Amino acid sequence: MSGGQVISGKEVAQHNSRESCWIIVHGKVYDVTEFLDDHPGGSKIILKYAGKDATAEYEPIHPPDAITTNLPPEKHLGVVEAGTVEKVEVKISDEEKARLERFELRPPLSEVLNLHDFEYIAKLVMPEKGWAYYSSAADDEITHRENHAAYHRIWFRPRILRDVTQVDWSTTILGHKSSMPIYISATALGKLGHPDGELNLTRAAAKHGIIQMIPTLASCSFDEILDSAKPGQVQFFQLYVNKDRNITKRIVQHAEERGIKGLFITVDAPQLGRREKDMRMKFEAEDPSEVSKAGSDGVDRTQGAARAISSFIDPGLCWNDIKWFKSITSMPLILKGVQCWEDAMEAYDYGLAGVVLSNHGGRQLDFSRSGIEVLAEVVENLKKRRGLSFPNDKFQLFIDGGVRRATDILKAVALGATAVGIGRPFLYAFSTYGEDGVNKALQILHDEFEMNMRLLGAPTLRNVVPEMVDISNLRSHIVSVPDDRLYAGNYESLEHAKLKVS
Ligand code: 173
Repeated sequence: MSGGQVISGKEVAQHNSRESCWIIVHGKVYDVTEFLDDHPGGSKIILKYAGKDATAEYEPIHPPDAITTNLPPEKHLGVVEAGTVEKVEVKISDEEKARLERFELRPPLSEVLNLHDFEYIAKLVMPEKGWAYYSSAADDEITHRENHAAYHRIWFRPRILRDVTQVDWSTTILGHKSSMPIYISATALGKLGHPDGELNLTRAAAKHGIIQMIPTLASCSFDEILDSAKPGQVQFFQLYVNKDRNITKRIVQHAEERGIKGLFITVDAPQLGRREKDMRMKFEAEDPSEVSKAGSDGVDRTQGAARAISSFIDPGLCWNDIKWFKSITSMPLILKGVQCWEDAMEAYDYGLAGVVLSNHGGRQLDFSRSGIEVLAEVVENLKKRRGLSFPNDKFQLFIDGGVRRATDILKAVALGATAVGIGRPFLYAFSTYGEDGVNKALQILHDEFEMNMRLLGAPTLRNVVPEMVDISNLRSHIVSVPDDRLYAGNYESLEHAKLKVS
C-alpha cells in the first residue's frame, strides 16, 4: 500500500491490536505497529486509539509534523475515506460536565482586573490535564512561590514633583522596539489550554507591539507560528538542544532563515524537574497494570506530559558548545536559565548577547533563587569585575518567574534588567478567553505601567534607577514557620484554668 491510497474507516478499524496497529491523525492513516514501544508517551495511549481517529488526543501534545518525521514513509498508508470513520465515543464524566458548565459561566473579561484573576478562573475552568501541566512546579514548589514572593521584599523609593504628564515605558530589546519592557516567554504545549495554542500569543503580541519567544515544544508548528505573524513582527526562539546536533543545526538555521531575531538556549534543564501535579495526572489516567510495568524498558511512563516528550534534550550540553553555536548562526545568542553571577560573567566573557536569569518558573531545581534576587548579584559583580553598567545594550539582562504586576517589572528595570519574561499569566489568559484574554492581560499591564510610572516619578524607563528601590531585604529568605500544632492542641491556656477570684 502506498501513501496516496484512499482507505476506508472500516479497514482501518480492523488494525486495532498490538500485532497490527493503524491510527488516523488529521485524516491520514499511519501504521504505528513497530513504533508502539518507541513512543515516548508509552504504547498504552496509542493502543487506546488502535484502528481509530487519534487526532483529538494527538493534537495538543505533538507538533503537527511529529508523526510524519518519526515514521518512515512506508508507514504513511494513505488518506481515510471521508465519512467512513466511526466517531470515537468520548465518555464525558460528571466532573467534566461540571467543568464545561463553569467554563460557560466564567465572568466577562470586563470583570478581570489583574493577572491573578486569569489564574483563578483558569483553575476553575481549564481541562484538568492542562491546568496540572501549566501550574505544576518542581518538588515542593518552594521556588515557584519564592519567584513571586521575592518581589514582596523590594520596596519603592519614589520621587516627587517631577513632570509626569507624559510617561513612556517603551524600550528596545536586542535592538528591537517593544511597547513595554516585557516579552512573552516560551512555554510548551499551548493547545492544552486552547485549540489555537501559541497563535493566540502571536496575534496579541503583534497587536500590542511586544515580542513573543517561540518555544521548541510548541503545540503549533514553528512555521505555522511564523506564518501567522504580521510582516515585520519580531519573534525570538527558545531552543532545547537535541542530543543529535544535526537536528539542532537544522532547527537553528531554519529559525534564522525565517527571520528569528534572537536564540534563547535553555541551559537549566539537562533533565526535566519532577512536577508532581503533572505526574499524578498521568498516573491516574493509566491502567494500574500498565503503571506496574513502567520502567521495565528503562522509560518510566508515569512521569507526566512534559517528561514523556523531553528525552531528546542533551544533558551533555556545555560551555564548549557555544563556539559551535556561533559557527552555525549569526543570531544573537542568549542563555536562558542562568542562576548565579559566575555563570552570567562566563556568558559575557564568551561574547554572548545576554542571559535570562531564570529558574524555569520554579519547574526545575527546587530551592533555586528567584531571578530578581540573582539580578541584583549579577549587576553588582559585573560592575565590579567587568566595569559594566546596566541596562547595557551589548550584554542584556533578562529575568523571568513570578511576575504578575507592572510594579514587579519596574523593580527589575530599576535593578538593571532590559526586560522581563512573562509565561504562565499569558497561558492562563488564553486558556480562559483565547486571544481576547491575552489582549486584556497586555492592556492591564499597560494601564499599570502608566499609573506606576507616574507614581514613581519616572517619565521614562531611563528614570527608573537603582535608587528607586530598597532591596535591603531581598536576600533574606523568609521561611514561614508552620503552626506548632502539638503545642496548640495540648496546651490549656489560662482562660480554661480555674482561677480563684479574689
Ligand atoms: O517547563 C516545561 O514543562 C518544559 O520546558 C518542557 C520541557 C520538555 C517537554 C515539555 C515541556
